[in-house]
Amino acid sequence: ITNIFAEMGFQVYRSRDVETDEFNFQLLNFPPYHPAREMQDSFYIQGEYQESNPLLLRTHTSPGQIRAMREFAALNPKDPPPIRITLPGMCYRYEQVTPRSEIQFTQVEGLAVGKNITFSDLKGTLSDFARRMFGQHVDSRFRASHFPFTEPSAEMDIECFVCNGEGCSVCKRTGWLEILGCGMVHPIVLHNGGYDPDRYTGFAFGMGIERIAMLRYRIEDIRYFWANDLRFLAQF
Ligand code: 2NM
Repeated sequence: ITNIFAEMGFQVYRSRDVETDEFNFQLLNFPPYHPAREMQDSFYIQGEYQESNPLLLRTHTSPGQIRAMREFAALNPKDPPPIRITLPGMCYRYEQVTPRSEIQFTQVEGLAVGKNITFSDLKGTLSDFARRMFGQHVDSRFRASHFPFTEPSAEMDIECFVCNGEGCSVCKRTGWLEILGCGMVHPIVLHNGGYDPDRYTGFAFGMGIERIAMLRYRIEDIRYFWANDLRFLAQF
């Protein structure tokens, strides 16, 4: 995935797994009482920290986007350079382990910031990604969605590669598979990253890659990824 985006000019940016509430939630425009912040949903770390800014394991790679934006903006604060990056990495959510959800999973996010970046750039970049990833004939569609850090927000589906859009058990008879979330970076988030939202715009996207591997290789249970069963690992 990072190779496909590298061909379109996106550099890989790596960031820390242990984050602060400030970077994981506050700077990304999550409201103070957003459900993701509950003790039952995130792994908080005991120890020395401020009451208002606890340490936790990142629940998504987005806090790295803020760190990246600030790092790029610092290069030239009056006229920050454009950004094109992908952020791969482990994320952690304190939730019930089931065949469909794990407490530890891998996300790949991406971010493009610059002058005059539009939703058309988002659609063009991500539908081209889908064709490079799943096959040149593969169609994609965008459905309206909601995330705190983007406005407007969308989810991208691709034509089901199992049945070619005819409808099957993998796509639950819809002909489409949801593969990522995306949107135009919220002005508050651009501002928090050191980019003036009156002069810059950007798009961002994120995908859970175990989910995509499960669709592609027909893996029935997400728990196989961390079970270390050689009969599973040897297949890849
Ligand atoms: C997603 C979906 C939509 C996202 C936004 C940002 C940031 F920080 F730049 F605003 N990073 N990632 C994003 C947007 C992630 O994952 C499903």
